[in-house]
Amino acid sequence: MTTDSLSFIQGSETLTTSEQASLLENLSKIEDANVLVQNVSKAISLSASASSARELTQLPTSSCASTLDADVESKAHWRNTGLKAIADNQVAVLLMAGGQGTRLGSSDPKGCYNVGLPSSKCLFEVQSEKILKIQQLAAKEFNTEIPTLPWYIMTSEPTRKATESYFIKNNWFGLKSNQVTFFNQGTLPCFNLDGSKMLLSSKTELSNAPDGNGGLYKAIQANGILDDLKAKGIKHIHMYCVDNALVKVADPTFLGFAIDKKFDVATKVVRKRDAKESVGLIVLDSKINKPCVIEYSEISEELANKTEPEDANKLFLRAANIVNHYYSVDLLSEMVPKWISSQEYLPFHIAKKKIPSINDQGEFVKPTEPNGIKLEQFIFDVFPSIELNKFGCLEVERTEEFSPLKNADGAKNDTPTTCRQDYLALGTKWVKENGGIIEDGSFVEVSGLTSYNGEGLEFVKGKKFNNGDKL
Ligand code: UD2
Repeated sequence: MTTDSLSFIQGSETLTTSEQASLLENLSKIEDANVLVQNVSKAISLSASASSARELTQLPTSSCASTLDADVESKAHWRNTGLKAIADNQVAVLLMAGGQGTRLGSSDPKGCYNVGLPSSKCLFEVQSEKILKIQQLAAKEFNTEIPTLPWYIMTSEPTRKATESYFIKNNWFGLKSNQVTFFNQGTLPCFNLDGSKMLLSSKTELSNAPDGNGGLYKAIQANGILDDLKAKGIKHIHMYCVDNALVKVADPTFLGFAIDKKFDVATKVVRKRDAKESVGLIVLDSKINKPCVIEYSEISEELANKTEPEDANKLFLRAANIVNHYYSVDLLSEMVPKWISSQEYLPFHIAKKKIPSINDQGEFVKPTEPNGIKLEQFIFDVFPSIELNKFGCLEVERTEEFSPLKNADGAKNDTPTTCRQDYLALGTKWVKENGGIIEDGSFVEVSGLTSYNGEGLEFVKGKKFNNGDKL
């Protein structure tokens, strides 16, 4: 950055010479301001035309399957294939945990959030238990040593310290400490509303924000994660987002579905709840005959509300993205360097936000209205670079696999209360299905260490359980 780069910074002309010097010193680590500003104006024009540039329709049935109607043999074969890969130490887990829980109203990382289960376990602990259990199930099924599932956790600068110290304080929730690797995603400067200038958080610091969950690709390259995966002989990746209370971490059925069909990338979907649900949709761009995702923040109202011709109660586009993806390591090795080299694969999406910053007059302001934009890259924007026959979509049952933690209690959906209720309802269903006796309206908590997916609960047969019991 040279002194003429200061022209791309809001309020820079009000800075003293020494403030300008220390600002330039701090800016030296970011790429050419000019390139960044060009990227932003491209992002602004792109976001205006995004959904109209594509011809979106349903993925072909050849790319899709559903656990709701697949035959028992197929599901058993997929589960067996996935468990074998885990037993053979060929699977690793990549967790996206860099988001800040703004809508949740919590300053802690979301994974540390306690949704109020009888055990008071947080999301990180619930997910750690799934990893411990699936390792045990794989070893038992194939009579091997207990495999180690490497767990790579992407944090952002704001979530890193709190996340790492939380794991250490909780003794890694029973996992081996060297099984968990933390790494930071990148940041991007914040801009003013028309994208012409970067904002300052102080007279000598740029205002920055995490670069979106799509920053994961650059982060796994920059932090040597890709090399580590190859050194460990990992072939299959389960990538998911932290804020799902029901996530099946390293789900062998999903892994096996992708491995069996030789997909390079696969994604789990649930039936979209209603036209307004804040989820992306896995669709086909028929213009280029490639899979893609249209995000909830960018879909037109008309397309979101479009229904099936023969059934007005069925949304035409209803394959809801739940940030639950499979990648082959071979694909990541081949494509990550390309994906991170160009906006073509990972365009910047813009979000208008209220950003405390230095205004044109050099005063620090805390706006009550959006005064700037944050840039984000989306993890699924690389899907159109995947050949259609190498991309799979597996529909799963929402009540067993998806309960997002997005909003503070009081909101209608996706709150700590709905997460708690969904988690307890699933465990209670499993206990009742195995002959356990629970009064209607009472709920028990089934730990992932006791059962990964409802298996191994024969011991509850005939036993009476009270509300709030923990198994
Ligand atoms: C995400 C999906 C949306 C839908 C919804 C379901 C994307 C881009 N959108 O929307 O399609 O599936 O979830 O719940 O995936 N994250 C980071 N770094 C960041 C930003 C986010 O790691 O800079 C993580 C975050 O910790 C979380 C996940 O990505 O695990 C999704 O976070 P979000 O709140 O940005 O996504 P949301 O709810 O807008």
